Amino acid sequence: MKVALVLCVVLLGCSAIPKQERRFPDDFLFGTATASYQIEGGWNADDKGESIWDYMTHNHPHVIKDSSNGDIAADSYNNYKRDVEMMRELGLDAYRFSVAWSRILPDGFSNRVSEAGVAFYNKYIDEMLKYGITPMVTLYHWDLPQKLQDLGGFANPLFPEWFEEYARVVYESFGDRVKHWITFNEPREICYEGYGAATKAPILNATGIGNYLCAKYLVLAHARAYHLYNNQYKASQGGECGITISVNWFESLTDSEEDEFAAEIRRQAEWGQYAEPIFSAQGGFPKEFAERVAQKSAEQGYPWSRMPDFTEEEKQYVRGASDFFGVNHYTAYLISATEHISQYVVPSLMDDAGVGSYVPEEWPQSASSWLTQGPNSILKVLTHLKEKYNDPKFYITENGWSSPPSSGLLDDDRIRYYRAALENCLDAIDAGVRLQGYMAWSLMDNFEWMEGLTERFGLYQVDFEDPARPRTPRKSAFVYKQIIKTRVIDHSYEPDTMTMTIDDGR
Ligand code: GBH
Repeated sequence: MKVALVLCVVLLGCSAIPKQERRFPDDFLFGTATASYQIEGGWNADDKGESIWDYMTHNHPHVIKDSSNGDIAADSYNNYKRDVEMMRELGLDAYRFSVAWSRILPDGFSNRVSEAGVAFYNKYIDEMLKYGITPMVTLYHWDLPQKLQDLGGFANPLFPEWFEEYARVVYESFGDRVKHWITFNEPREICYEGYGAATKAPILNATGIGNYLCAKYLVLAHARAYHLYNNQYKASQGGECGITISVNWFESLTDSEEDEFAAEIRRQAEWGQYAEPIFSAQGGFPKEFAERVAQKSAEQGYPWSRMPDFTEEEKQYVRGASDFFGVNHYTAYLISATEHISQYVVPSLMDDAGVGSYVPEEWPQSASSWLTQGPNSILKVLTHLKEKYNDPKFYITENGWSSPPSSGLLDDDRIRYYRAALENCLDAIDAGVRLQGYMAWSLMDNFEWMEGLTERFGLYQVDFEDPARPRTPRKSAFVYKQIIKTRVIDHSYEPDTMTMTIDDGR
């Protein structure tokens, strides 16, 4: 029997082993994720200040695909009880959401703390806790107070101090009940898309310069918020503090040395910039990519590298400053040193990297141009990061699939994506990865940034035409619920009804 099993593993690559039997650990946190600007609405409720997304969508509505905005979004500001009801329907262990800086500090600074803002998150958190749902809170998911942007935002060397000031107010206000903190959501999207490529607020075209300044001050800001928590709150509040980085998978197109190196350069350019200073043993920006930027900068006549350095003291301060590695993972690319290279803007991060990327046609395509389902990409990401950064503790803090608004409730493509991703999570756990939880993006349809309402990521559909913003579960919600309840991925499970209930006894 044993021999037969080993043989079948060798010959069939495990496919004959009933994967159904594999279980997620009981303490594994299953959740969903959202972000303030994408769901809350209430953009000027009470004394909330203006954020860079309020400012941009109101002054330049045409930059959003359908000229929509997050003024009302899914109106979670008023629908928060329904949100928690959905969490209960799904049987979630945890819920990841973000706090809007300008709702707490209308001027950006702590001169004025909004009582109404604090009260809103208190209600949201208390409602979750009432039903045993663990809150996981992101301090910053892209909605900077516009007043801080006017001062240069993330490119201002004082930014780390401003962020620490804000973090202190949030820890003080909610830390008695919130035990999982994430400082930033997706530094790459903040810095590269916001300050380099001009594809996210504040749409600053400071390509090849602003994105690197942002990277340095963001990393320092993260470290300040981490040390603040560690030194002043951890002992009494007993929680943990980390960062979430978007880690898509970049694999070499061939096994040639050139392509392998090209893929490594692209990984450094995409997320290594943020992961390396915090999680690597030596600290600082990733070496090979930093060398490329320095060399290109010199060739281009700059007397300094466009990628600023960390001092030794800063490196030391940042290194190891995270209790866990939050991974947002969506998609994958094949990378080549010589093929598929586009004409990139000079200077820019993409020109600095100088490699080509390619997506095979056979990989399933979502409603988002950038999102395809590459084979085993979560597993590759997690095992790669485990190796590279000495076995940190991980959460998948986002993972999900988009469909067009017309696609309705029967979302078999989303189900296929989630099942494959969760199989990969089990594979990763089997391979010794310290993966502690998985947050599906997203609990419900929401404002998808530059794509407005044209791409939907929700387990629940939201009707944005209806002022009440009613939420209806998609088929994927029932499948996810079943996985959470049984801790097993049953590929043949089909819900026998599309009516949700709240199950007792969780
Ligand atoms: C996450 O970003 C965000 O955290 C979340 O707020 C968002 O809603 C979710 O994913 C779904 O998008 O069209 O070529 O300009 C994911 C990372 C990176 C997604 C870049 C969209 C635009 C690429 N993203 N991107 S492009």
